[in-house]
Amino acid sequence: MIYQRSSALFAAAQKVIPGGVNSPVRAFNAVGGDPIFVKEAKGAYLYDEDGNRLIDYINSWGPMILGHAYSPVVNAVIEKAKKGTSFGMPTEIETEIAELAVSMVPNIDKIRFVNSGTEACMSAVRLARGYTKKDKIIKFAGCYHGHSDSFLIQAGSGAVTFGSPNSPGVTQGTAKDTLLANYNNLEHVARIVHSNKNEIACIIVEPVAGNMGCIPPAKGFLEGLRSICDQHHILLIFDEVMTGFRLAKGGVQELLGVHADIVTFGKVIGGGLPVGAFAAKKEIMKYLAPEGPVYQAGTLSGNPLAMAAGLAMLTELNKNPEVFTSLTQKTEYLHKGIQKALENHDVEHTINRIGSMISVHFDKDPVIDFDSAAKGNNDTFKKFFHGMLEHGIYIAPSAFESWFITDALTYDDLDETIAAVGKVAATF
Ligand code: KE4
Repeated sequence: MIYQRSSALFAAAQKVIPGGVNSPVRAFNAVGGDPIFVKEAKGAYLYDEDGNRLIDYINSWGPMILGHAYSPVVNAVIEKAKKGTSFGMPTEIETEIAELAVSMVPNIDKIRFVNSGTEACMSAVRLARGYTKKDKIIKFAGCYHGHSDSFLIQAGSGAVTFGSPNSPGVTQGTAKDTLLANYNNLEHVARIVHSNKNEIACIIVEPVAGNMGCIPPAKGFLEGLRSICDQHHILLIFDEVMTGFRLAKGGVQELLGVHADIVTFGKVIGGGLPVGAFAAKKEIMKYLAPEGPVYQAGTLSGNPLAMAAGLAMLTELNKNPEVFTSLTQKTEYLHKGIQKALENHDVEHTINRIGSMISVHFDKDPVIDFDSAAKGNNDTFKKFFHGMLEHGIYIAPSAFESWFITDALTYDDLDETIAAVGKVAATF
């Protein structure tokens, strides 16, 4: 595969955009080499600036669950754009998508639209703090909720569990209110709650983690968080930016039957346009401005163009729920094929999968949290990434990301991918 034009475009981009990209993971720093610049995409395929066709397993980090340039979404955007793209005034379509989302997702009465997953999670935490009148939050090492200051926190040194900034620009003042727990470790959460009695507003969690690779919750983990929150008047926030409208029509709350107090969304809900959202029962949402005192706002929040894309996407998923079964079956087929291909070449690995989220880890031990995900052999992952790219397969440019399956993939695409795994593994 030739990538000359992508490399030239990257050099030009670096002159005027920090790192040449508008979001760091795209720069390929975790795998090396220059990033691929995409010219266009359709269905399961990306077409890059050098004329290469790539089978896409990232799908814009989740939104393209039905494939790129999906006609019902594209047509809705085209038609809406002809009538204006944003007014900064209420429009009927915002109510239409809100009614549909509320009908699809269990345990929510009201939803507020914003412009990204970061905004959704940041606002959900502020709402939880305003509702409970408590300041501290618990998040999990390895879970990512966007780049709001309260989330850019790493585990404190030693046994201490209050956080410390993991980015310059985040203050100690902010970090002190974020407590770090280990994913899938209820005992750790209980210990932190006990040490911070009556100070914790919320626990925010990826109910299926996708930012350490894909890590499903251990049996009883989410139920345990629910119980801890009920006992200590803490709000449970499910960050479903990745899982919402992907793992089921009603997301993880439906799939695994555990209810959160606030749920955040992104990615699929916008059909590829910038949309995030957060939702809860009306008893909580009534605290949000202008109804209540917790302030939150956005010039382009709920703009008709983004709402048109999101409404078209949710409408398609709502009327064809069998797509979730198809996605799960394709992901299971891929899992079995990759596993066989790697086993045939004695490559140590473990594969995590749930619904249409999957990740390959080059370590023989189970990957259940950040520490075990970090044990994976990153050199092998880099070789795997570039080898797959050479065979026209685009997977996540980081071992700490999930793959996102699109229903536009055919079983021929899956067989081509599995065959590529075998060829790459043979070079290890
Ligand atoms: P955005 O602000 O990027 O729309 O959403 C932040 C976010 C919140 N919650 C979860 C669970 C997420 O996965 C994300 C964003 N996901 C990353 C992929 N790991 C987006 C890719 C990127 O940062 O460019």
